[in-house]
Amino acid sequence: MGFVFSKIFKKLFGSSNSFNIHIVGLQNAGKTTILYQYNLGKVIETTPTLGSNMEEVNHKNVKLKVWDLGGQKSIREVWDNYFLESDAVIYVVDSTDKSKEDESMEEFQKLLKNELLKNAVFLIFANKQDIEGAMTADLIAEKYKLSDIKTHQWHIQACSAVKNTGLGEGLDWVVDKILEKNK
Ligand code: G3D
Repeated sequence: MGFVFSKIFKKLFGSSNSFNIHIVGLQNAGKTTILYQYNLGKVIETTPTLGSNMEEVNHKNVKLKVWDLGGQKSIREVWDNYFLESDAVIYVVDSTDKSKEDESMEEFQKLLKNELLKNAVFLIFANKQDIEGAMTADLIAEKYKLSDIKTHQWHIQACSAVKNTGLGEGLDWVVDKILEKNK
């Protein structure tokens, strides 16, 4: 994965722009595990006012910001400041957690409607595919009504953060779309 990611960064590094990718989703969806698999687990900057809800990693021209959504509604307004200039949202779904399905779908819809994210492309990771009984990416696409999205480019990718499957493919899609948009 480190190799895949460094190849991707090389692609991005050729550009004079800096890019912001937000990894978001409910707590426990697998965001931190994904970040570690991308070999960027060393969190070099945190935002104390937001506590553990946000981690930021700067790597060459790419800023990766990792967010927990849900359960922290009181500070939600503050988050908007950090969504400024987002190039891509990676939305992580725990494909095994049916109890938080509605909350996750609600948060996803809010992100789609967020003015600050109007130029962002959306990658949805259907994570935890290694667990038996996990919802498939197709089923999640149907539940989240992805085919109704007309405002953003989107893509859903089945993955397992612990087994390290699907993560490279997903990020490849994100990078290609960002580069296309910034040609
Ligand atoms: P978060 O950053 O979105 O809050 P984490 O989520 O990355 O901290 O992951 C939450 C828990 O889910 C962790 O387990 C982690 O190991 C597990 N997890 C993440 N991705 C996967 C996956 O693809 N498959 C499986 N089986 N587990 C996954 P713990 O036990 O440490 O809380």
